[in-house]
Amino acid sequence: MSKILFAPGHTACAGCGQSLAARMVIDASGPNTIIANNTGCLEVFSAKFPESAWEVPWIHSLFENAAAVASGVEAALKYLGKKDTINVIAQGGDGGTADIGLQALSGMLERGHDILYVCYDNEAYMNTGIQRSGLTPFDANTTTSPLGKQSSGNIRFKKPMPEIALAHGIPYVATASSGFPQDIQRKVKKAHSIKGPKYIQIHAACPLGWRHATQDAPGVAKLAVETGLYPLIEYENGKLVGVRKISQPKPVEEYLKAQGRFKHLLNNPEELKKIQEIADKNIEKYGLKAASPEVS
Ligand SMILES: Cc1ncc(C[n+]2csc(CCOP(=O)(O)OP(=O)(O)O)c2C)c(N)n1
Ligand SMILES: [Mg+2]
Repeated sequence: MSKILFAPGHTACAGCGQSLAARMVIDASGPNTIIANNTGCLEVFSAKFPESAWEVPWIHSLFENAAAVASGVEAALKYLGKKDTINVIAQGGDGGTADIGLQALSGMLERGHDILYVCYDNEAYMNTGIQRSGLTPFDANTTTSPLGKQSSGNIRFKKPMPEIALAHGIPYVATASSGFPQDIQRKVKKAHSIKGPKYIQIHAACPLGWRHATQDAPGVAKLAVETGLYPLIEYENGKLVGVRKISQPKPVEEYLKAQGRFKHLLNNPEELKKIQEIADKNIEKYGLKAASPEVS
């Protein structure tokens, strides 16, 4: 058996999709990997001083700068002539990526560093108590997008991070999901085989913030994909080269009703319609419907 690179015994919540996804990422990357990690749940639960779950070199600096730290690591490895044998990963949560760390990420992408950036998208600032981020979905109830007379949760739509990454002209951009672990590994391996900046955004179920039972984490993450709300897509050199097809998209209610953060929408046909429209647009835009029914 190959060496475990992300050891058990860390303090993630039961059912945490981010811990599962992180394990998939480092397993697929192998021992010759250096990681820079933004502040956030993953950094906190995996590296409580004096312990660490990481069996590879791993650096935590600030909430916003994993991409900048990784850029320095990559430049040093190039100078030493070692870059070709060592993978560099920068990783962080949705807040650390799409909000506070966007500048550092954009610089990393624009400068052409040979780095894989992984965003673990649990759709809010979970580590500090479920505040809304730029990747929180429309109508989600968070502590800073609460229900009220004027709104039924988050009033904004998810920031189109994959498109923003693509706009930098980088060679590889993909989305993945903690509901499809093998797909995460395939995409990470592919990303490392390509030179230059790569961006993978992984939808990561969060029982605490999404308010569902711990054992439902894989099923809830899968439903996001199967409804069309979180399309799994893959771009190489700016071209869409792969999508996970969904032969019969499930109604968005199936995904929403599984989670406390969307509970308030179930008797609200007007809001449900708006969310169904988001899924329908994705299905259309990425051609998610399989040409023929999938055989199981
Ligand atoms: C400059 C700065 N502002 C705020 C914080 C507090 N802080 C630490 S983690 C965090 C939220 C992280 O959210 P996200 O990046 O989505 O990761 P998650 O915890 O959800 O995995 C915040 C606000 C900080 N550490 N540094
Ligand atoms: Mg988050």
